[in-house]
Amino acid sequence: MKKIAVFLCGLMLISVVGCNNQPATDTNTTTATTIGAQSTSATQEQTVGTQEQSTTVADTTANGQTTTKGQTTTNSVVATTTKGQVQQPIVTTTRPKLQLDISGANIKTVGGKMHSTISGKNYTLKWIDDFEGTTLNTNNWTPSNDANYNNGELNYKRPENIVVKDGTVTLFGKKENYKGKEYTGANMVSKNKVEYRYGKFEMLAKLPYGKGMWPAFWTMGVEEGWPWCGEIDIMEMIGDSDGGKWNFNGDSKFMATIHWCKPEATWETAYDKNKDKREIGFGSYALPGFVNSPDVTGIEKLADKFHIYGIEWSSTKIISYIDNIKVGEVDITDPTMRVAFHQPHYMLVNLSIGGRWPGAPDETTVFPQKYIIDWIKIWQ
Ligand SMILES: [Ca+2]
Repeated sequence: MKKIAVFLCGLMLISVVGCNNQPATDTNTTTATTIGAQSTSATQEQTVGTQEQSTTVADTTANGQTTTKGQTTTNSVVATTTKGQVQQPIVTTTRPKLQLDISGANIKTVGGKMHSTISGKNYTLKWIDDFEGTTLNTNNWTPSNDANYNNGELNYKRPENIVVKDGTVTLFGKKENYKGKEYTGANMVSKNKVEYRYGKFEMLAKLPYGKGMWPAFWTMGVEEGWPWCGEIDIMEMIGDSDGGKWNFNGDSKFMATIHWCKPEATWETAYDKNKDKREIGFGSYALPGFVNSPDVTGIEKLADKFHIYGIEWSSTKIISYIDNIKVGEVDITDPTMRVAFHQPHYMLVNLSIGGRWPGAPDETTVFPQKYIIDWIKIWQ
């Protein structure tokens, strides 16, 4: 089921791209905040600060304008290369009003309380893995030991690529020949171990970067196979550029998506978007300073800092957020969702390499790559 799910997820996302369903931040000048959470040792509490940026980006546009991080650019402009060829439109994003703290970010005790400024709800911490010690807690997670051939991925998922140390778990992406694959990645799954219906699911993580990287944090329903079970992609990132097609500066943005099918779908109809398959991209976020252009580099990456990636999932909707910024939401009262998003879900955390969506790593990809997770929490 998992392999099928990942496979179809990838296919869906290709189709989304093919439909030019670009992230909202690609097409409009928007506001955003980056919270400067910092990596800490196991014994330290997370420091969640905020930063203003005013770094000038060397981003001279066709009409001679220079955009600066932190400024609002109200219109898209067209970039030219040194050859004078028209390229993709450049859109800059800016930071909104900053908040000085994220409620609950430092709470690591089950029973602790927090108030969400995003939904206005109060939550109690129900579960946490803070990744203490030196081994993965197998009461919470099962590491994968397989290759995802269905998805076209180029990696074998090795348990050895999951390393718990200094209060974090790191999922490594390596270039190494192993069991017929050119790369190795990692995957850990909480199925039959940690499963919740509704709540605030979140992680504090620092993502990998570069062409071919495909880190994700997602959930699937415990009953029935995919897509009947429902899938919530809390965070997926497609690393860097694909060489000039669409995913410029992919290291700076992530997407949130749900997948499901009508409960009465059959094997013949459940995987067909023209029949009973359903999916909604309900969140897409790019860091401030993001530029959708192959000609601009050096933009802040999600790999540069720890960020909180999460959802607030209730009986009526799912909200996507990063840090204290709402990214999007989707209504889940549609009768066709009565199975998929109204049953307990388990979590999956994986670093995949290659595959139909990100494509293969190239000469710019740095190895090894690290997907570092400080904690994962579930609040209700
Ligand atoms: Ca930790």
